[in-house]
Amino acid sequence: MISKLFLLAATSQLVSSLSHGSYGDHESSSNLHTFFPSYDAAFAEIGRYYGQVNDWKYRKVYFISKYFKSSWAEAKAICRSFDLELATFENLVEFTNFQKILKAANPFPPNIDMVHVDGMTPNTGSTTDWYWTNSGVKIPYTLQWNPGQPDNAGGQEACLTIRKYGGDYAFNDYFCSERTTYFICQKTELFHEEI
Ligand SMILES: [Ca+2]
Repeated sequence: MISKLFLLAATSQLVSSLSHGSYGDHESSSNLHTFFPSYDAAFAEIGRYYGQVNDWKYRKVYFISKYFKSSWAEAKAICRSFDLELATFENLVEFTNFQKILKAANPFPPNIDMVHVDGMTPNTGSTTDWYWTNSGVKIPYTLQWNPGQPDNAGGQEACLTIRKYGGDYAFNDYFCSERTTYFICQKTELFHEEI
C-alpha cells in the first residue's frame, strides 16, 4: 500500500519538476498522471453549483487539491492536465455559494487558509481590472475583497486567491509563483434547455 507520506513526497518532487519545466508539457503531465491516474485520485470534491446563463444551464463540480499545494501557475497547468479548469465564478450568486462550500469543507485539508482560483490582472493593485484567464473575459461584477486587499504586496501580486479572514472567505491578490497554497479545479457541464 502506498503511504500518504510517500504520495506527499512524490507529489512534492513532481510539482518541483513541473515548476522547472514548461507548465503542463507532455512529460510533466505524464509523470503526474503516473501517481494520479484520474482527477478522483488527485482531488477531493467539495461541492457543486447549478447555474443558468440565458437558456443554457450548467453544472459545476469543485475539487480541491488533496495532497499538494502549488503556485497559481502550476495549479492552472495541473487542473488542465486532468481536463479540469482552475475555478471561476460567473456571478456573485455563484461566488456566494462557493464561499459557503469552502467554509463547509473545513477542516479539510487541515486548514484551508487560502486557495488559488482563476483570475489575473495586468494592472496589479487594481480592484476592478481582473480577468478570467480561461476565457479572457473581464470579471463582470464587483469582487468581494478581504479587508485591505488588493494590496499588491511586494509589487508582484497579479493572481487571484480566496483567503479566509475572520472565519469567512473573500478575494485576495497574491503572488503567481509562490508555491504555498491549495487550489480549486472545476468541472463544468452545459445543458441546453428546450424552449
Ligand atoms: Ca494581497
